[in-house]
Order: sequence, then structure tokens, then C-alpha cells
Amino acid sequence: IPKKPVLLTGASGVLGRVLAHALAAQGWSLRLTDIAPFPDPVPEGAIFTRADLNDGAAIRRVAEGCGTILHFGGISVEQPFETVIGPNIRGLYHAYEAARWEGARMVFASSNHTIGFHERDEAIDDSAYLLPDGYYGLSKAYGELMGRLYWAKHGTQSVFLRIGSCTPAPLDDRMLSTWFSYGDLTRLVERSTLAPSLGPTGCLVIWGASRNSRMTWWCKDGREIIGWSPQDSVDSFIPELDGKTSNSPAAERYQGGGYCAMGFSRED
Ligand code: NAI
Ligand code: 15L
Repeated sequence: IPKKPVLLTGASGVLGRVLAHALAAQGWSLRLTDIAPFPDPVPEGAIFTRADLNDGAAIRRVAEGCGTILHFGGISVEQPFETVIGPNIRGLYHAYEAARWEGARMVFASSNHTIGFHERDEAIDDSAYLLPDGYYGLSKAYGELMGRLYWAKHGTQSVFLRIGSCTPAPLDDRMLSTWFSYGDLTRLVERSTLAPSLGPTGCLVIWGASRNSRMTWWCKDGREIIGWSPQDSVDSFIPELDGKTSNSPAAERYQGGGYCAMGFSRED
């Protein structure tokens, strides 16, 4: 288990709750925070503090003494620019400042929407250029760039988890590729926290998808350096979900799916 307490932002959200319970059950000492109250009994070994990511002083206080920040808080779906900018840009800056101050590692819940406009027949690796599919994806791309800045300037380490679709079960044809189980997410967060080194670049990109035979889009990443690979698979859902597509050409052409189709107005 980690030597120092671990701060989890977005603790009251869907993935935050999964991680809070799973990591506390393994004996981790957790500091949980969110703007919304924690909806369950706070697990043993955890302390919950309500805070807004827009409040830098509050985020610094909740991070005090922590060796890792699991940054899962913020806007988690496509929203207007003005809605995204506070939690996901200013809030991210506050999380990074706290990490720098504490000498903590950042494990950042990035997203496949950082690269959503790559086409589905392209196989891309962790060096592919960022190609966000909306203001939400753009904020996650900015987060990864902020991580690179904080490594280059301050030596802050980051793992960027480019999460696919992390839900209890898949819902459509696209998720036969992008689905990521809660178990695989939890093990990825454990390895991202506990791995002694992230290698010479200080920052690693990891694709958050389970062992799905249809995940042919996302290739090489930093998983070997932290000693993680997915164990679960979505394949048993293929008979049920194969061909369950939308009728939007943009949603079906690009890796980001429906996010690419929102407000899409290009004509070629
Ligand atoms: P969620 O929306 O359930 O959780 C986000 C949490 O952030 C919420 O509890 C919300 O109250 C909190 N939050 C929002 N604004 C805040 C603010 N100003 N100050 C403090 N807390 C604030 O989202 P979910 O699904 O749990 O995702 C967690 C993270 O993982 C998000 O960053 C999301 O972008 C990322 N992610 C999730 C994926 C998924 O499949 N669930 C896929 C890719 C990325
Ligand atoms: C995300 O980044 C979102 O947080 C999540 O709600 C899903 O939409 C997911 O991507 C996805 O691409 O399925």
C-alpha cells in the first residue's frame, strides 16, 4: 500500500465511488474530496472534505501530506465551453499546484476524447497527436499538456489514463471496443500509484480499455513501465451488441463516437 495518504478528487462521482471503496478495502489511507457530498458511508481509513476545484486554497489543504493525487473530479461529459473551463482548466491547475507543492504524483483521469477525431480504422499509439472532439476532450488534452509542463519545469510525475467507456456493462457496438471494467480501472490506478518509476519522460499515457478483441484502435502505451495489463473482456457481449450503432455517420466514423457528432457541421 502507498506510504503516504492518497487524495481522490471527484470522489462522489461514479468512478470516484468505485475507487474510494475498492482502495479503502485494500487498506489505503484516502483523502476524498468533491463539490457534492459523498453519497455513501465514508469507508474506513478515509476522510471526506467537501471542496470546489475552483478554490485553490481548499485543494491545497485537502492535498496536504498526500503522495499521490488521483484527479477524477470535474466535468465528465461534453458541455459548453464556459461550463468546462472552471472545473476542468482552473480546477486542474489547482490540482497540479497541490501536486507540485506536495511533491506528489498525479494520476489524471484523461479521456479517449483527447483523440476522438482519429478515425476508427486508424491504429494510434501514445505518440499520436491530440485531436479532441469537443470542449470536454480539449480540457483533457490541456490536462495532459499541463502534466508535461509540470514534469519539465518541476519534476512532477503524471500518468494520463485515457479512459474509454468505464461502465458496469457495455451499451452499444462502440463499447465492444472501448469498454473498460471497474476491476481493470482499479488495478490500473493501483499500479499507477505504486509503480516506483514512470521512466525517463516522467509522464505516461495509458489507454483505459479492457482486453476487448475489437479494440484495434489503441496500441502501444506506457503499461509495461508500471506493470499493468487488463484482465477483463467485453467479448461475451458481442452477440448482443454487434451492429447496435447510431444512424450518425460522424459518430460511427471516429473513435470518439457520439461526441464527434455533437454540433458537427463540416461538409466534406
Ligand atoms: P462523474 O461526473 O460521475 O464524476 C465527476 C465528479 O466531479 C462529480 O462527483 C462532481 O460532483 C465532481 N465535480 C464536478 N465539478 C466539480 C468542482 N467544481 N469541484 C469539485 N468537484 C467537482 O464522472 P465519472 O464518470 O465518475 O468520471 C470520473 C472522471 O473520469 C472524470 O474526470 C471523467 O472525465 C473521467 N472519465 C470517465 C469516463 C467514464 O467512462 N466514466 C471515460 C473517460 C474519462
Ligand atoms: C468519457 O470521457 C465520459 O466521461 C464518459 O461518460 C463516456 O462518455 C466515455 O467518455 C465514452 O467515450 O464512452
